Amino acid sequence: MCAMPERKEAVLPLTGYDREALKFFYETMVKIRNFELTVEKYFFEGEIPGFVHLYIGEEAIATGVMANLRKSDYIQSTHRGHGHTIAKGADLKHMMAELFGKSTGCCKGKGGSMHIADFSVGMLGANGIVGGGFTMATGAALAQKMQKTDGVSVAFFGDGASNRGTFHEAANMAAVWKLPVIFLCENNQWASTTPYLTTTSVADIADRAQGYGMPGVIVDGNDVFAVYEAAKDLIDRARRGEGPCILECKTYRIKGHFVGDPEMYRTKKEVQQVLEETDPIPRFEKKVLDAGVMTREELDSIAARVNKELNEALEYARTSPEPEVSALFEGLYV
Ligand SMILES: Cc1ncc(C[n+]2csc(CCOP(=O)(O)OP(=O)(O)O)c2C)c(N)n1
Repeated sequence: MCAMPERKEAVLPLTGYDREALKFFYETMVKIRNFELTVEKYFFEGEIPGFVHLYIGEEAIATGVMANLRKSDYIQSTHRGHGHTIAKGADLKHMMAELFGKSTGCCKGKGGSMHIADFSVGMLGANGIVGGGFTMATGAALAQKMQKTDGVSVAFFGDGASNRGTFHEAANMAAVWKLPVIFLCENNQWASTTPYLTTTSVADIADRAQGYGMPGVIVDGNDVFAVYEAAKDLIDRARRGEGPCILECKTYRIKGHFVGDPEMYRTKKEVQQVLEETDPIPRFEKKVLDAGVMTREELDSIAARVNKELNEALEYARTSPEPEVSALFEGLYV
């Protein structure tokens, strides 16, 4: 059995980070946050069809993990997948067009929010089936092992999804075959309307790693530095052929389960308190400003650049054509 490592905090001094990494952290988190706020607005205005789940409050996780991945590595996402897709490097224009259901979207407007994918950056897909990604990521990791690359696959999942049978099947197979898969739990405390401790047998999802003889690490998912460092150790380990692991990132879902959720199951005060105390973006700003490794002007200019890119993506999506009816059956089979 694998010993449980200590809980991980960020240990590297901020001066140990190179500037490109710091810029990537801030730019990616702000890009995800503002993308999501834009999507929320246009969903309420009726321009985005379907069903949308926002990643607001969880930006540090996708960002800290993806900073360790190569374009050729794979990720498998969830129903809450915009942040993962952005951080993996997908083009914002094609993403936004996809959410608007336009023919210029990365899945030609046929996937939408919950089935967005971009194979060109190794993003194998969001998934409307909770727990649907575990086995796919494990299969991708098997391919990486058979092809003798040192690539890795990351399976993002929520605390609720860890109760699905697919999690246990995939974890066992990945451990037995020492596959390079990272089971990346985003424990945002809720599964729809259900607080996670009422449906989960362990206090920490990472505890479940012991049942499969793999390391299970817990990290503060709202601290991008802590996520980056914990993910780095585990991803490097998987690349060396030492097998799978669970990384559990503790976070909190700031918005409703879906856009339009009346949120009858929690108080506004609870959400406000979490936002004030742990929002990953102001936390990052405070840390880098206090440490003197970035200036307010640098942060503002990154945010301005992101907003320009987002406005262009929005314009592109809104002015792109709808898919033709004749394209309905295209791309269904490979
Ligand atoms: C197999 C399956 N069961 C139930 C649902 C309905 N459903 C959609 S999201 C969700 C909650 C998922 O919670 P969690 O895995 O913790 O992810 P989070 O929404 O918190 O990010 C449920 C029950 C579904 N889509 N698929």
